[in-house]
Amino acid sequence: MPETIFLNFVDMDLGAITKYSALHAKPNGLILQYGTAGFRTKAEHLDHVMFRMGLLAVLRSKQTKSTIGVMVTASHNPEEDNGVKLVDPLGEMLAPSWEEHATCLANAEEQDMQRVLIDISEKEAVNLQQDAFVVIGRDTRPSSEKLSQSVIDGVTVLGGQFHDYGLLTTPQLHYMVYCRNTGGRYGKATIEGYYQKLSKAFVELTKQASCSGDEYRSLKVDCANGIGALKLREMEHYFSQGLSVQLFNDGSKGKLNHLCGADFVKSHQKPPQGMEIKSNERCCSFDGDADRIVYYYHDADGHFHLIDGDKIATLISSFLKELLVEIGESLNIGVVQTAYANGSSTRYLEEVMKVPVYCTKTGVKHLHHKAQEFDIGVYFEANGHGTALFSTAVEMKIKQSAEQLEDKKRKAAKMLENIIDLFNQAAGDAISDMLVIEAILALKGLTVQQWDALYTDLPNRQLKVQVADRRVISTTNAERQAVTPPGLQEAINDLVKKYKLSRAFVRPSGTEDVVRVYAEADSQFKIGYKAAETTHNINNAFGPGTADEHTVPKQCCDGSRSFAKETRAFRMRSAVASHRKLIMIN
Ligand code: NG1
Ligand code: ZN
Repeated sequence: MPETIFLNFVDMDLGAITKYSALHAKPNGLILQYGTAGFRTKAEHLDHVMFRMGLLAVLRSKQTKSTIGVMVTASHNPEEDNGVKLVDPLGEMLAPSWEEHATCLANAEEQDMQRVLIDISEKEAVNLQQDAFVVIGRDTRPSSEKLSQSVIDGVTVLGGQFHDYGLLTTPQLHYMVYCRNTGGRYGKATIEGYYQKLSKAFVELTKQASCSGDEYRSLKVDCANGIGALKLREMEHYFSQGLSVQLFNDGSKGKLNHLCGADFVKSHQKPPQGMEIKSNERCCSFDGDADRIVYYYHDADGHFHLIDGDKIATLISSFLKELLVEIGESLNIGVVQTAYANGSSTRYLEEVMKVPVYCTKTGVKHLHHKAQEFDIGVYFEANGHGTALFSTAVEMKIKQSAEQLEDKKRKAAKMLENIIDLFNQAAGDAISDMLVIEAILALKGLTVQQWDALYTDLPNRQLKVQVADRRVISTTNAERQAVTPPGLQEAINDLVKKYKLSRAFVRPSGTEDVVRVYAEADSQFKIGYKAAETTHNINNAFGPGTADEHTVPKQCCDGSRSFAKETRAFRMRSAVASHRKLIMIN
């Protein structure tokens, strides 16, 4: 052990840690993993995890000599659940090696806590004499307040200082961390600072919109009965001259994420409960912690149309590209998607918009990382989580152009400058994305139907399958191909060959104990057939078994033959049989 570090342990009050840890005792036998979105499980199992994440945030803060964030939320998951994730210095997700430390620390038995803390400090060469500062935010779940208090206990017992922001959306907490670690250059690290920065940019932009008819200026927002409602209500008067929002599922009566919110709307392809929609009215839904957004409308025939993250990315990247052409700048712009992006969106971006598209593994940290490689990187998951990133050089160049160029070019540069300010570059943000989208639609004079008509989504289906051990499936090529179990990918290949424009893949979820199956093709009938057959292949790959229990959707969104009928055509075989389920989620 290096001497400096050894001496440092004097600065860690191991006795106090043991004493306080016992007050946040770990339930026996509970093993949790720091997944794509941190720890998530039933709230009653999380007290010790919160305390320990407080400890870990202090170590990470000392190591990076920066402010670290801790967010208490379980996003789109049920109200009874909760979760926690750490936010790194530039507002990004926690570094992978620290995810492992988080898992180790959360699962340590009481008597091993000191050793694990010392191990982490040693491995990461943490100077324990360094000051630490942690900022904390939480969503509106009934369990969140007490759990965030446990985080604070962990921070204080290790001698860290903290600021508790109380109720915040997840992206607002990311924003605060980013502001604090960039000396205020990105913005003021207060809720007021966030509202002012975004609203100023939005109002500037919409002032320039020529179409100012009411239809462009009002929007129905389903807030998933979550934190988004509180924050949007606080914020709306800042931007009311540019947009009027009508809030639904604002938490005054319904349950968080229950029959509403972005995840519900995307998964069920139908509007949330509690929202009256007239034809062609523009509507959107946030998820429970307001880091995802999807749009939708009913057409004149009453058909529901979903506008997901892929179409949001298309609108945004097309607009940014047009502005660059207008300004006369040839900056490199790229769009980052995951395997879940609809094939039509990828084709449209590449072939019509001539924008390069890249695919990464699921999970925003992968998309965010890839997007940082471009002058302008736009990333979105199909489920509506995403943002745009601008390199520092681009930001400076655009600022200069906005001052120096003449007339039309200057106007375009000014617009881009405001759009840059309107994005939350720390994380995907439903409020910020909503304002970006509303500004673009107003500036381009586009209706929601015209936006939707940019391209037509290929019919697609997403299923979840419960298996005994989802780690049996491993993947490569940004999760688009299965490496194990043997034979699975070959079976999928044979299947996909049979249908036009078709694609299918399976991957283990990073947030739930399930395997996800995705399939798309040029017609709804084939899709149902193919998704079910892909699932059938999983079953075969796991070995021979008995017919399986499964649930299927009650309706098929385009009115074609029901998926249920197609699915019933298959007798599910399984080796891990008794508790495996196929659940239709799309
Ligand atoms: P998993 O469970 O790994 O599929 C899900 C979402 C991700 C991301 C994370 C974090 C899908 C198919 N997957 O990941 O996009 O949002 O949760 O919340 O939507
Ligand atoms: Zn979320």
